[in-house]
Amino acid sequence: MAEPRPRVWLARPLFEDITARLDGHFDVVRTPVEDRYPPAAVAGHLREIDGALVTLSEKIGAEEIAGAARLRAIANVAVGYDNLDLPALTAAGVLVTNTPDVLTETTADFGFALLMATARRITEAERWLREGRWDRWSFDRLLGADLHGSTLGILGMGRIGQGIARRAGGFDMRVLYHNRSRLPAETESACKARYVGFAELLAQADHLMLVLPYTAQTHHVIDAAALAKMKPTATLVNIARGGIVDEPALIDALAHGRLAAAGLDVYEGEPAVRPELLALRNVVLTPHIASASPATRRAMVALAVDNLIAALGCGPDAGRPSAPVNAGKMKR
Ligand code: 8YV
Repeated sequence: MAEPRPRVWLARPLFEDITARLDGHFDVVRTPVEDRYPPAAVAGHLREIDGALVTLSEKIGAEEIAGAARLRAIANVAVGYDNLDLPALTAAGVLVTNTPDVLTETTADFGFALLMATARRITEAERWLREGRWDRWSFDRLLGADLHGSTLGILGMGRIGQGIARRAGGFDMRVLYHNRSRLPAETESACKARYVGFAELLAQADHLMLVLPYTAQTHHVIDAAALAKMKPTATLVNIARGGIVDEPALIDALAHGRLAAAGLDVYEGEPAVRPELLALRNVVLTPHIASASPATRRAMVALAVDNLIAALGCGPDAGRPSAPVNAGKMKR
């Protein structure tokens, strides 16, 4: 008798023409409509499953995999994987993969767009115009911060941070960065970026871009103390994860003129956004769309599909997914 095919769970509807490739190897449990899952529902979906293709909305840890004896692989459709409890999954022998590289340029483009919108007050100006308040032209209305000639601070200098730095060169910005580890000299010179300590980055930046992964160590690295070190004229842009910023501290700084403006694509409790943020004039708020171009979202799904096929021992790269996160750390 033929071996039963592995079963995989597709946590949301994602580009049917790409995910159809899974059917060549697996019995696929599809999700016809987009949904938000409470932990018990995720646990239920993972129960009789060998692998899963999930997004950042699906939080998976010890509780969710307690009854998932067959689970061997999770392909996250994102470069960040803070939705997954890596130690718990690694201990349970679940191989986790992510989608690096394919989203770097699109995300860096968006970071720059959010920086420009924030510094030059574009959405605030548009709101003001739409409200019918433009009765005469004024010389000093809606003045914003220049990008050219200013100092851009980049916190987290991975692939996306480097993409932002390359773009900043075209705007004649001086680029400083801080990272867990300093980059090789040739990468620094290709990005025209100078390494500085965290405190210096905060103090020197006219614009500060957050592009670092969210971990226990980076939780609230931008807190009241860090914000107090920044220039009151500075802008802050977060395209990484909401939990990196202490939101009440940020709101306080923005409301009291200790920080000029913020551009946020990510939030601590997303999709919930604090009402205090919504009420502020000097913030640009977008709903976690930094990687949202059709080509990039398709490339992310395609990579996640390839990862899942390989992680479950099928296809040309059987056993060798191209983007493993915890390979080699497995306890069983
Ligand atoms: C995705 C992201 O849109 O890749 C990431 O880490 O934050 C975004 O590119 C999102 O995570 C999709 O799951």
